[in-house]
This record gives sequence, C-alpha cells and structure tokens, in this order.
Amino acid sequence: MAKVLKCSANVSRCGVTIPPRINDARRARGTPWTALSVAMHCPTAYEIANMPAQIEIHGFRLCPFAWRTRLAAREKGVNFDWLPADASEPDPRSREHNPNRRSPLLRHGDFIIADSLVIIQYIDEAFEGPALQPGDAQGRARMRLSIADLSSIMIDGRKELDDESRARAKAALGNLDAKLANGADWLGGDSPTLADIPIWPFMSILEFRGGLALDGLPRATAYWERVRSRDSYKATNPYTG
Ligand SMILES: N[C@@H](CCC(=O)N[C@@H](CS)C(=O)NCC(=O)O)C(=O)O
Repeated sequence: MAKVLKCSANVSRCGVTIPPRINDARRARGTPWTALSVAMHCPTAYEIANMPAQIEIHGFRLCPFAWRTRLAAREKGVNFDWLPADASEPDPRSREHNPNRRSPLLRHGDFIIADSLVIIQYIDEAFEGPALQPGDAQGRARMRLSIADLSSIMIDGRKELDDESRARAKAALGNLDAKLANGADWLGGDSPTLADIPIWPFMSILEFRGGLALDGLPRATAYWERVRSRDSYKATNPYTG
C-alpha cells in the first residue's frame, strides 16, 4: 500500500489549483496524500473532474474571442464552466449572468468583465498556475506589441474569405514565421503565452475556410502542428467538441 504523507500544497505541479475542499476531504479520510501524489504534486483525474468551477465563461459557441478565453483558462489550469448563450438548451446561468449576450464574458464570483484580451490577462493574474505572461514589464510590453502586430489575422469566420482578408491573413502568417526565426517553439519562448493564444482560434478558422496559407513558411507550419496537438486546443475546439 502506498505510504501516506501529509502535504498542504494546494497547487499541483501541472498548475491545477486544488480547492481546499479537496484537501480537506483527503484530510478527513485520514489519507491526505499518497507518496505518489506528493511526488507528482498532481491531483488525480477523478479529483480534477470533480473540482468545482472557479469561473464562468459565457459566449457564443463558435466565437473565436470566447475560444481564446477558454484556451487561456485551460493553459492556466483554471477550472471553468463554459456557458454558451446559443446552445440549444442554454444553462439558466446564461440568461441570468449574461443577459446582454456578450461573447466572451467572464464571471469570477461577483466580478464580471468582457473583452477577450482583458479576460485572458485577468485569468493569468488572478489564479495560480503556469505564467502566461513574462514576469518583467518590458517582456509584457513586447508581448502586447506582438498581439497587436498579428491582429490582422482576425478574420470574420461567419463569412467566406474575400481577397482582402486572404491577403491580410497571409501577411500575418508571414509575420508569425518571421517572429519564430529565433528558433523558439512559441512566440513567448519555451511555452505558450498570451502572445500565442489569441491567434490560435483565427488560425483554426483560416484552416476551415481554406485560407491558412503556410506554403513557404516552415516555422509557422511547425508552429501550427504544435498548436494542433496541444491539449488545450483539442479540449476547447468548438468545431470538434
Ligand atoms: N473585442 C472583443 C470582440 C468580441 C466580439 O466581437 N464578439 C462577437 C461574437 S464572436 C460579438 O459578440 N458580436 C456581437 C453579436 O454577435 O451580437 C473581444 O475581444 O472580446
């Protein structure tokens, strides 16, 4: 039988915040942590599945801006309830907490904000987990510039691509390829940051609309493969989920 150790940690090594309820339940059982769980500092799959949501994310099912916020929450290890206002049978909280049908809208306790970029920064700053922004002011400034620089990738997924949006997206993908010339896997370095996450839903829409022009862009091609195999991307993809 695994040796039982005591541990008061409430953040797993994989970045998931373990609510006190779960630590308390373990203590009440008299078997707070096994040697393995201490070594891994990770909650079990059962515990993760049963963690209460820390935030609500509201929006429309296919909204790329709402998708950004779910990606950030997932990368951060924040448990969330996704409450699409346009579901066939919306959760009652949808009408109650998002009466104006904003997409996205974040609710954390009594705190409510809209706008995807503000929300993803809030998620990074308000919760424990892997840092999604550089620790220094200059790094964060560079990150915000990069987000603005790549914003021409934002196309309207509800429409067919016209020549102008194709050209804008192509320029943004060329720009992405150039930014990866330093050999890093992600725009922010070794792991995805808020410089990366905002563009993923739009790359996905471009792919769906036949406008993801990656020919001659080897670094952006490899980048897109990394995105597509990322857990956060697969778990939150509204086109496949
Ligand atoms: N700048 C906003 C844009 C959000 C946005 O345009 N959301 C769309 C849905 S994807 C929306 O709510 N449009 C108004 C509507 O459909 O009523 C953000 O980043 O969150």
